[in-house]
Amino acid sequence: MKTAKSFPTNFLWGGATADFQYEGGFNEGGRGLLSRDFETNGSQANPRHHTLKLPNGKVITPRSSFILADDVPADVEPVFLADQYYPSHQAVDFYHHYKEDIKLMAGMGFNIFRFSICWSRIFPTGEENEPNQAGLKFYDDVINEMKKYDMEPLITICHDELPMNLVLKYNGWASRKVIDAYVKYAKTLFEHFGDRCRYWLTFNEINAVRGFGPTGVRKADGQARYQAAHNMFVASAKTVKLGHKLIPGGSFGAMFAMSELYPATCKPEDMFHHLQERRENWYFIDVMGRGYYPSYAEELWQRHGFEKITIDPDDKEILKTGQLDYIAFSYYRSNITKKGDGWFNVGGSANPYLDKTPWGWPVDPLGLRYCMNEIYDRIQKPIFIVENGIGAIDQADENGYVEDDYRIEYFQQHLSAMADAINIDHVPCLGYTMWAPIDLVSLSTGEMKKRYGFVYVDMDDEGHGSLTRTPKKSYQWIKHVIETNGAALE
Ligand code: BGP
Repeated sequence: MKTAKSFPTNFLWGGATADFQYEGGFNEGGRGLLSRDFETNGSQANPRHHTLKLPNGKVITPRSSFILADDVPADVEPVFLADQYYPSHQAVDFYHHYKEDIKLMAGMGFNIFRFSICWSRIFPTGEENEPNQAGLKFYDDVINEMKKYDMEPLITICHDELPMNLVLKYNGWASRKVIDAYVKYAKTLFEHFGDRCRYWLTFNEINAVRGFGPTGVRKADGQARYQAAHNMFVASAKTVKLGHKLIPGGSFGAMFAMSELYPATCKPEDMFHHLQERRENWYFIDVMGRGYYPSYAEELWQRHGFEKITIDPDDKEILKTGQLDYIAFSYYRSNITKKGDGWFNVGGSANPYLDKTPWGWPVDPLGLRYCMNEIYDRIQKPIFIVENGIGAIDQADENGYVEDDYRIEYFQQHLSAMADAINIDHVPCLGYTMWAPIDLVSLSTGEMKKRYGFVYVDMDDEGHGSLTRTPKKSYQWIKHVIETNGAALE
């Protein structure tokens, strides 16, 4: 039965994860070390840190969240400290639970699963000539398991991380050497998995990454961030071109963090500030979705305290010919901004019309519809919502069962808003992969108690627990929504 909330036939329904938050097995199968392996857990009040040693032996712990990233001195050496917990090492152990997890996802009716490949599992240092066969085999096993349930892979080639060797040797994405290492890595993935994988994302939340953990760059200032972004743009464009050649019928996107942003007042100064703040995101989507730098680029750089970045003569042509096929984005919240507020409105005012999650993220379903329209109006390419969900504190009973009515309510509202954007506003949307089908480690805080899943994982903030998976109440609810293709949202 078709209703106002129905979705197109062949709509892609699924879930999304990231290797260093989900996979674990950090020292198995020949995997090399990642920038994220040296990142401790934290909380909202205590940001995550990297643990690094100076040449004189002194240990330093710079903050590593993308908003709170600190500069890191040259010549540091990463260290594991015995009294610290590093969540990426075990994560929630998808490495050993993939069969069970994929079955659980299939049980909800998923026809797609977005996951990221761990770069250092394929090229442990990023510089080998030949890929690590055990790494390729692990993802072969995962993909072949998915195929048993007719589930398509949506592969994120790089999710906010890179091999530690590339960080230490080249200063991460500050160097064009990393472009070559990335393109070689992507080529390997296309040649090996391209017969089974049509949907690809070159980068995750490329508009939000900065600092040592996600980019490997020691400096966290504006110029370093925008130079790293440029190098990533070039890497992405080269990869999209290559993908089109190697995988006929393949579709290549990148993913952007797209919280909605509203002006806090209608005062002209606040409205203009809002326009400029919004361009902090459009900058990335414009370059990658339209294939050229927008006219406001220089003004934006100047606001960040620098005049220009290094762009090689061939880069313009590369960007033009390597445009994305679709625009993927994450949507969790909206923010408000007024003159004087900074990037991501950190410390800015709250929206009095919206409730918040326990982590202070405003809940705004209509903002999702707004966002879908804004992106399509501007870029005119299909969109794909590849992350959306609510981080909440779940109380499991003695059987691990959680009555998560708040999660059901969140998805009811967001999926309804998405249906309206598709059915009323006619925004072409390829699919929806919620974050995250199975509880996993939080990116921003490293906590486990900030849970997103339809499936509960028995593990605490320090990695203790049986790792047993138990479907929550929302599991049956989303299953019903998917099997009725949205009609159950009425
Ligand atoms: C996005 C990231 C994900 C994910 C999600 C939720 O920024 O792409 O990796 O973790 O946000 O954020 P958090 O885990 O911090 O709650």
